[in-house]
Amino acid sequence: MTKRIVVLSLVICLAVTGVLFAQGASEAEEAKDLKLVLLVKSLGNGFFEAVADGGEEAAAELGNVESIYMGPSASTAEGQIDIIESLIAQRVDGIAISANDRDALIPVTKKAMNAGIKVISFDSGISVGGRIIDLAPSDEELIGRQQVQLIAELTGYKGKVGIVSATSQATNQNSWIEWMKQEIQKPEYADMELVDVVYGDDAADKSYREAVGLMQKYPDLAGIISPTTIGVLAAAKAIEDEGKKGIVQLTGLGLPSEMQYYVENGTCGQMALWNPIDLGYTSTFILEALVTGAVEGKEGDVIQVGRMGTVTVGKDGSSIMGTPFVFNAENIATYAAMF
Ligand code: RAM
Repeated sequence: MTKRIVVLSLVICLAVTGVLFAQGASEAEEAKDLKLVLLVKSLGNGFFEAVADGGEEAAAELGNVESIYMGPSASTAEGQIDIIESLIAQRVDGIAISANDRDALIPVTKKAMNAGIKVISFDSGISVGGRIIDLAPSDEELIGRQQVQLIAELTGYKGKVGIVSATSQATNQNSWIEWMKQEIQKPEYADMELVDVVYGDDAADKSYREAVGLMQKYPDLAGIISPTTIGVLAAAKAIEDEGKKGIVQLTGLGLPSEMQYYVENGTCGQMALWNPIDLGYTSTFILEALVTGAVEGKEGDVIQVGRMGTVTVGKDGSSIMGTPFVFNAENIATYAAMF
């Protein structure tokens, strides 16, 4: 009897050990997946949710990657710094960051890189020294100049224009706005004036209030440029609520799925954007190539980025994905179905 119990216990023990071994093996296999994080400006933004979809798509294609989507609740550098600190402790393999501040993140991203984590920025860049590669969705000059061209076509090259931006520290918006200021100095815009830049912080309620404030401050305002997906949607609502549809023209960088109604009804006559899914997809491929050592990220390196073809690393790690699309009432439905 006692012997049987001993034997039985031994069998159970072996069985349990077997299970544990089996679990250990599968954990080890899972652990082989590279943990690549997409760290965005803030959560609750449809643009970044589409970026996350692109990361998932790349992970499924690459097979060796777990794509992890993270962001602070508000678009602040502090929120991103806290998350990066925790990612260093967790020893993830790579982080792609859309930065809320080009310089404030540098100490913590340097710490991450010293710990062996590959860091790139995408969408909204980190300054040289704080990342290996910066992937811009498109040429910054082209994006900025195009915004002025789009609003000029809507206002008939006349009148006062205000900008409803994201945060005052956002790398991407600030750079585009600098190019807008350059563009508007051209002779064809002699009858136009850029009167103000206000910041909605990529929060829907603040962007709405800032857009209303702009229209109240400049009763003869002819147009608003909002180069942020959150801002342009809020500005469209504000224009309609203020009874300014057809009086204040609107353009910006908008997500077709969010803006279809306002583009089709003419509140926003035309606007631009690139595909955020492609941006998350491309960023994840770039991180994987850096983590596996396929590339170092030096100037001239050509990185294979799946269905997007290749990305060539430029000076100081800058790379560019493509050219923006322009959406209007005729084509927006097609794009709205995608992103
Ligand atoms: C918002 C964010 C993002 C920007 C887009 C156009 O979603 O500010 O960084 O690229 O707008």
